Amino acid sequence: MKIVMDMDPGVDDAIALILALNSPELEILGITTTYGNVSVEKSTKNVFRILKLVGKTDIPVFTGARKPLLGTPDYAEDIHGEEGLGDVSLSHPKIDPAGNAFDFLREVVRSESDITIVATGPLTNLALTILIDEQFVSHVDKIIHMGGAYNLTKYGYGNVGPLSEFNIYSDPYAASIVFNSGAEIFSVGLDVTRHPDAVFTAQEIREIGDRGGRIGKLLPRMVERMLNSEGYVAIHDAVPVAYLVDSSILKFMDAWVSVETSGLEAYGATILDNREWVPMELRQGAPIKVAYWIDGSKYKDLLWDRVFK
Ligand SMILES: [Ca+2]
Repeated sequence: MKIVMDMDPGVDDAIALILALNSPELEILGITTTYGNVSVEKSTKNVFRILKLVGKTDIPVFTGARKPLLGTPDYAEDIHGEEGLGDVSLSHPKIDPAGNAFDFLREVVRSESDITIVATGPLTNLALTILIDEQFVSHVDKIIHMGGAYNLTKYGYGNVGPLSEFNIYSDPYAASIVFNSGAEIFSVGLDVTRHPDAVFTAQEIREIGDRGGRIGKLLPRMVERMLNSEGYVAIHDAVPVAYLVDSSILKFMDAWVSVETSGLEAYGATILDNREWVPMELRQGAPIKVAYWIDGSKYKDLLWDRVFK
């Protein structure tokens, strides 16, 4: 499967990228970066650091958005560390982007067919590309992204506000544009990425640090802030990548979703219209697919085999 990754590394983006790099089922045509967990300068630098760590420096990297469509970025350096990869120090490779994200996205979907876009940060790059290129979506096979909190499981509540997940909250206007673009959208929200079956306990993180390989040994320091703040470690962004490797890891349902772009407590909320008495064609929001179930142990086994071991 040919993929383009759009990301803001970010500890869990880093794990997602390493999983994709180590998965022969996936061919990464390019990586586009965005502001999000950290500034776009830092997230771009982190992509180069990870590519160097894994020894795959031939994949082109393209710099994307610095800011959301409206407002200013609200970084998550308290969770991801000042540099974005927790508190590990990786070497500083040459930062040499091959161009900008928007030109690359427009060109790559025309030069290759059946491209899946995997987005694990705010959706600003995709929204801007959709706004400037009417044909873009018709050239894309599907977009799978990590984001949203859909109240489909008891874990589907927000992580920024009571209803708002970080990637959507960062740019709800962009999310709304992408969801309503007509592309086939697979949304992987906190309902599944935070499910207890799919997260790592403090003891499991220690074991990975003790028994793991080169990257497994880095993990405890990468995730220390997450563990201290939440008491467990959810590697949210690797879940959509794992699904592309093994489609039995997630189950999706057809859903109608709107993104709240006003209000205070609900700003950035993903609202799923699940009213069964309302006919499908009259439900509110964009028709997308939303993940409601995860095989957590299969997911964690995949991470162990391909990233931590
Ligand atoms: Ca991310």
